[in-house]
Amino acid sequence: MSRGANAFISFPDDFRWGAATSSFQIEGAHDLDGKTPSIWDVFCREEGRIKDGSNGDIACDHVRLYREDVALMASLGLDTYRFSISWPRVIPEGTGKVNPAGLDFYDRLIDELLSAGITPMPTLYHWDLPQRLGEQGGWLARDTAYAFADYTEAVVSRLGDRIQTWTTLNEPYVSAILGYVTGEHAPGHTDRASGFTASHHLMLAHGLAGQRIRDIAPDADLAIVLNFTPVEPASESVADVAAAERVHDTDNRWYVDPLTGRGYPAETADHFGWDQAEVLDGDLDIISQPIDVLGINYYTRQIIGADGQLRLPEGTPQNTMGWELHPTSLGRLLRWLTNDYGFRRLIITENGAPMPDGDRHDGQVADDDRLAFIRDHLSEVHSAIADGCPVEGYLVWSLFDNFEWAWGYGPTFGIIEVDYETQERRPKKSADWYSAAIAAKGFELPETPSVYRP
Ligand code: IFM
Repeated sequence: MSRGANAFISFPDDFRWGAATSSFQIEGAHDLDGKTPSIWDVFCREEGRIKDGSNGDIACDHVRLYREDVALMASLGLDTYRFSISWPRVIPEGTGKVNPAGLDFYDRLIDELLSAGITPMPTLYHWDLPQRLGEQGGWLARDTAYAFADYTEAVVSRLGDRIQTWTTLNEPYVSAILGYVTGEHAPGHTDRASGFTASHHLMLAHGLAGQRIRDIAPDADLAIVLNFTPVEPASESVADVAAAERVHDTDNRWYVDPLTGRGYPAETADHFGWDQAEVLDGDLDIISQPIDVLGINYYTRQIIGADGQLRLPEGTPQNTMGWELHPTSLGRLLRWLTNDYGFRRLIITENGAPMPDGDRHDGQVADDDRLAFIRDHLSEVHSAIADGCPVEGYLVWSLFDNFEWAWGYGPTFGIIEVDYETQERRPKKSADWYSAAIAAKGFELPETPSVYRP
């Protein structure tokens, strides 16, 4: 299939081009300046939790190397950097006393970014809950949502004068389901009912924190980042379609529906026997206060069979974590959120892929597969914008190779390679391509689409 000779696709002048990371995955400095353990520090030390037995003690040593890291971002031309703030660095006991030394790090990072012309986009919670709160029930305790609002107030009061967009949570689905139902993530619980409780408290935390942000920084934009995994039935059979709808409810609608005033998907709540006892009067109003921008994390789609399990067709192109590569589902997702929910501002807050990264050319990782992945997803974003989807920017996941949670340091998502022995950073071929696309505000489509494009 040919798309004609090397068409150049241009993005709007104000389109934001950036990259994303998170505190636990890159910062290191796990016990520096009063930081206490997060639930992830503890989880990593439990036998068998992390595939390679690693932890986040040093990771990319970013707390020490942040100046060089910002210089690298600037050299690529990034205009936006999404990072997260470590709650136990800022409030080591989870509640109560603020640790000024913890906030100082983010203060310096933000200043460094601004002086490099890069817009800082902080996320307040990317899974590293203070262990102290974990011991008091973590997200199963309603109090954690109120503690999150207090932590938000401390952070926004100190840093809010330089931040345009505050993001509350990253991927509440993952915190709740992988943390409390499948047990793959900290704190490692395996109980379906707990997943409903944790999900609700996370969404409540978003709402309560949102109220504080509105009070303290009324001119800032309020955002939340949700991960979406579009679902398709394995066949048109009634059983496959019903199972696919169920998965779509639990994985996608469970978060965006209450956020937009639709409440939790009722039929699926009934199906699982969730009586919504945790949902107190007024909670849904707090959760559904308007946000300004929705952050979208997109990696893959799911083809679901009657048993609710994934059916990956033979020969499906996948990344090194076994996730199908499927750019067109991103376009469909953007149209769904625009047309069915009426979002007026969207930003892709994460998109990327772990690839084998074995090939080198002149010492540089020649990651043509990652380059094609980013290009094909950006081209879906471009088509969606042309169809009226209000997508303001694209942030690649991730700036660096980093700690990929239960997978440890095996999967490489970075456009920049990190040598964990020396902490040397080396931009991969995809970083050079991305940098050129940013400079040109667009890129040439290859004549032949990538193999995985349907
Ligand atoms: O590494 C994670 C990130 O922390 C959250 N979104 C998905 C990424 C890849 O698994």
